[in-house]
Amino acid sequence: MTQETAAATTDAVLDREETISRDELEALQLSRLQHTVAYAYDRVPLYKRKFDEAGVHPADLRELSDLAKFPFTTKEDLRLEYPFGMFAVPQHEVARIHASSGTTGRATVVGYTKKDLADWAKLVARSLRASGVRPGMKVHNAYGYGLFTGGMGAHAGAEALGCTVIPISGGQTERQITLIQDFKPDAILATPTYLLTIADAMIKQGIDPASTSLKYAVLGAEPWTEEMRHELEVTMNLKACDIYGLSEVMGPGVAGEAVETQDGSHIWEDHFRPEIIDAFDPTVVLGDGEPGELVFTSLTKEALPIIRYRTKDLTRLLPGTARPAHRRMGRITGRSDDMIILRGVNLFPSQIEEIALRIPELSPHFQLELTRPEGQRMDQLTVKIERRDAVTVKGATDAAKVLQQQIKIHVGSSCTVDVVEPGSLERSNGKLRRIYDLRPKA
Ligand code: DLL
Repeated sequence: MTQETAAATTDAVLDREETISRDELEALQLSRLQHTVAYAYDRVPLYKRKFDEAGVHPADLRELSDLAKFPFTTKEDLRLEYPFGMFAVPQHEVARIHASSGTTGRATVVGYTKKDLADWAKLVARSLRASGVRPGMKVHNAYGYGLFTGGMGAHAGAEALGCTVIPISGGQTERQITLIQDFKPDAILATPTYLLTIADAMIKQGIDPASTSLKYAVLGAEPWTEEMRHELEVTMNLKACDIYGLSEVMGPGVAGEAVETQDGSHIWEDHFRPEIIDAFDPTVVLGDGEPGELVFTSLTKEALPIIRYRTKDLTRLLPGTARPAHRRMGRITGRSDDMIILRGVNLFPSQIEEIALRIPELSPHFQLELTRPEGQRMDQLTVKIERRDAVTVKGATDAAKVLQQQIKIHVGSSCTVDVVEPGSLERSNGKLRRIYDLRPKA
């Protein structure tokens, strides 16, 4: 256990890198960054080509801010290099492959060496521990197993931490409930909307979701709000923390939230160097605290080093708190490609979630429908939202008016609100689709 040291502020044993000073961390980042950039240049033709075209060389990276001279990597690059063109090691050194579902175009394929898998497990373990999970606890893992990084990534991390893992995967909600009742797990790992599905199904079965053995939930893979945290914590009587990540950069565990502060996920900066750029003018690197698009460079990855990957996730960098050297990320407001532009106003589903959950008569189950009525040039947004079970139709109609007004005030968009029957909207099995674009295709 040379890597570990006891920390003063928690009952857990932390990794040494969680407790180092910012100066020490930045020195580590610089040496790892210099290595990664040279490694990528030497081993991945795409990086060599891009660096040469941009007129930069790994030797130009003398301090951390020099990273801004290097070109970005995008999802499109990974797609063009499909399947293995971005791998920096021969195939026999790749221990595992994951891939995105690829709903639009080709899947993005990512690979891991044995060391990458060990680092990944360590970072997920670190994230889970930060969120309150401890060795010896039973962990119900409802992230989907398979090519998606959520299931196996969370699984390996919980095992590495020393937990008993229940690898149920996503779906089969009735069965999930039976196992929660019978196995009495301490923690659950799921997307926030899937945990909501489970809570909802428990209520339908006459089980009080607050009565289970669950004490911690570690939730991610999709945007969620403080209002959703409150909803889940109260309904299920547990502590809910965020976990963030993406396949191209690693998978879950790029960042994790501390249960004692619940103030956003700490990015594990000994393995990833984050930047925030202006999404509209990517040449501009923004300062801490300023909102923009999150960009990551991996510092230790062997199979798939990734340089300045544009995540499309919109957030900002905040100073570290529970892990002072590691900066936090603000909540993801949305993805730039999930943004609805309605008559010139930008809108994200998380804004609707935030507003709707402050109205007691309305449930967290909603969908956004975009239409363009016949003969009209303007797009129309309809928010379909379920009323809470105990609320009358009249009560819900009044609540709909409030929601409509609040959206107009806080977002600036006019929309129609359609309150629907409890249970009538599709439930999440993992990552929930909120936006239904029904506009005629151009
Ligand atoms: O969703 C990895 C993951 C699995 C993270 C389980 C956390 C838990 P991808 O399928 O590649 O990987 O999707 C990555 O999901 O760019 C964000 O847009 C979104 N996302 C992930 N975590 C969060 C989060 C996994 N905590 C994309 N909050 C990312 C908001 C998140 N969005």
